[in-house]
This record gives sequence, C-alpha cells and structure tokens, in this order.
Amino acid sequence: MHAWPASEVPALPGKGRDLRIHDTATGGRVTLAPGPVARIYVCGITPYDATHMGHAATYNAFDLVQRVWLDTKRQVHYVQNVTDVDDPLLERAIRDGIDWVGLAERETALFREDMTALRMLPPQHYIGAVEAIPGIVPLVERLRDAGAAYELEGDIYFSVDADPHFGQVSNYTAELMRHLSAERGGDPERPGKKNPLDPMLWMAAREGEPSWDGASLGAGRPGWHIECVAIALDHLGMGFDVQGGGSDLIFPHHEMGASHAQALTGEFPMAKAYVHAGMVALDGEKMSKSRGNLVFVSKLRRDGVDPAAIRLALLSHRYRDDWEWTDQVLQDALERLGRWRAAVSRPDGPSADALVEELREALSDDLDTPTALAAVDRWAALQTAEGGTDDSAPGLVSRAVDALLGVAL
Ligand code: 5CA
Ligand code: ZN
Repeated sequence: MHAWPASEVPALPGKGRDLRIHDTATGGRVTLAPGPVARIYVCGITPYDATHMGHAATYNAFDLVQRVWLDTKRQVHYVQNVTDVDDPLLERAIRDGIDWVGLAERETALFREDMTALRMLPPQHYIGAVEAIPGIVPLVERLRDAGAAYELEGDIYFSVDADPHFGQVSNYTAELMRHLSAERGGDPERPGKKNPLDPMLWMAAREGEPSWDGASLGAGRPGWHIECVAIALDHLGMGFDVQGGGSDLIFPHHEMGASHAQALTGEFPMAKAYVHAGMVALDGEKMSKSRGNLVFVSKLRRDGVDPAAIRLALLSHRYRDDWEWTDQVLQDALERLGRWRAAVSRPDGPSADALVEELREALSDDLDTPTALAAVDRWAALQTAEGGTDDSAPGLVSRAVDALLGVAL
C-alpha cells in the first residue's frame, strides 16, 4: 500500500540526545542506542471507522520517537500495518450493508489524510494484512511443523506453552490475561484448545467470509498477531528497536507477537523496547470504535480546526498517561498556538539556543512533552514581555518546534 507524503523535518544545529524510554517488558527505562538506522514497527489501524483522538495520540507518540532519532542524525526505518481484514471490520461492513474492501479503502484513505494534516512522518513500508498473506502462510506452516501450533476443527492455533518467555512482555497475571484475551479478540472459552489463551494463527474459511489460499493450511484468513509478526520480520528483522502501540495492545497483541517470533526464531524479545501510549478517554470512558464515543480528527479538520492545534493538544499530555479529551484541551491548544505564532513572527527575539537544548532534553527523557511545551511557553512569554535582539531566534524556534514536535508555526 502507499503511505502518505512526508513533511520536511528541518535539521537543527548540534545534535540531539539518545532516547531514554519506558519499556513495558522490563518495566523500566531503557536507553536506546540504535545503529545508523533505527528500526521501528508501529501497529496500524483496523480501518472500519475514522481516526479518533486516541489513535492520533498514539501515532503522535511514535512520531516523536522518530523525531528524536532524526535529531541524533540517524535514519529511521519505519514500518506500519493496516489490519484490512479482521472480525471487527467484517462485522461493521455487514452492519452497514457495505463491501468490506470498500470500507477498508475508504477509512485508510481518510487515515492518510489525517496523518498528513497532523504532519506525522509516514512509514517507508505501509503494509496491509491482505497483501501480507503470502508471507504469513509459510510462517504458520513453520510454527505447525515445529510443534508450536495445532489444528482445531480446521483452524490453526498457536500454543503459548511453546514459548518459555510467554508472559514476559506484559508481565500480567494469568487471571488478567484470561480476562483480556476474551475482551480483545481471543476465544478462551472455546473447547478443545490446549491452553485457553492460545490465539488463532489461521482461521479456516467461513461461509460468507473472505478467504485466501493457505497452501497446506487450507483456505482461510490470518490471525491478528501473526499479521504484525510477519510484516515486522519481513521488513525489519528480529531485534528491531521499538514496537509501538496503545496500552490496549500490550496483551494479547504484543505478548503473542513476541511469542510467535520467539517460536519462529528462538530469539526473545522481537523488539528492544515495547513502548505503549496511554488511553485517551471521552466522557470517562476509553475512546473506542466499538463504544462509539469518538472525536474524529477529520471532523475537527472539517470544522476548520487548525491541525497544528490538534497536534498541540495531543502534545500537552505525556504519552504514557491516560487522559481525557475535552473541549478545554483543544481551546488551550488553540490559545497556545496563537501565542507561539505571534512570538515567532517578530524579526528578532531572545536567544533560543538554550530552548533547543531544553526541548532535546525533555523529549529524550521518555518523551516529556509537557516540559517541552512549557519551555517554548517561557521563550514565547519572554519574547512578548521583553523581546530580544537575536535575529536568528524566531526562525530557530520555528524550526525546532517543527523538527522536534511536528508543529508548523
Ligand atoms: N490494527 C490493530 C493493531 S495491529 C489495532 O489495534 N487497530 S486500532 O485501529 O484499533 O488501533 C490503532 C492504534 O490506536 C493502536 O495502537 C491502539 O492501541 C490505539 N488506540 C486505540 N484506541 C485508543 C485510545 N482511546 N487512546 C489511545 N490509543 C488508542
Ligand atoms: Zn499490530
């Protein structure tokens, strides 16, 4: 699939700091020191509804990871998937009486527009589940042939007991895993499974549902976790730097992905850091397509809200925190954007060299965006109150805010 156009990332004087980031698997901070090319996989959307502020917040976090790396003069190899066939997508298409392919294409197109408007850097490889099927089938065959998968009434399940590291991404209790498995696409109640948590790798063709040639697996469609493993291993290989997503992907999705990869390669973990963004809520509940309590990026854009303000609203929260979207959050962001734009539109101002270093320090410190925004606020306040004589400062602030925060002033 094609991704979306990249906005320019201005080069800043000097060099950024290495990223220290919270890793879910170890439960602590890791300092990432990638080679000249940093590798990141971010789980993409299931395209059955428009991009809401929760999605946008999660993609914003991983956009910042890349901006920190780019500022250290590294290249970034970024892969993202689109879960363009899965139960919730098929269910929505049936509910609305529309073709599932058309639904996925329409919502993916809208996602690209939203990402472009928000100046999110595009992945180099943007891969749909459907186009990944030829790569998924041989992986499932290998898992089955290695004894890490088994058949149940034509469906192929992964055996979590095949992975000695199972549980070491989420570190959740057995009880919580069981609960979340049922809630997030698993089928712990299905009789005949070796372990109730075992996830499906390949679902045999069902009446009225799309299916593909699965070679020795028979016709069917892929499970969710193997989709991301196949795409990540194909385009990044084992041991890439970051796997990212919202905290609702910790279990089962990222846990199972690490297990699939372990069983395939003998290595653990698949990613050096498992990084998870907090959940954005609306009216006290997690914003989710299934609940329908949504604020859409595209709706705000249609209402004339500047995407830079939407981005500033996202940045005003620390990525790991759960937070609530309110009109006030957006209002504050609009006001801040106005203050910053006024401050950089003067011919000179107070020196911004220290500000650039403050931004670098804040972002490298587990993406501390509230501290980063406060630093720009201080510079803007000083500019308004006293001004300054450095005629390179407003331009430098503008470029730094663009390069490091993705906000065009
Ligand atoms: N296609 C799969 C990943 S392979 C999927 O989870 N798709 S999704 O459309 O449901 O979610 C896309 C991303 O947005 C995921 O990283 C998910 O964790 C994140 N996300 C979903 N809802 C929220 C929310 N309310 N707040 C923050 N992030 C969210
Ligand atoms: Zn995924």
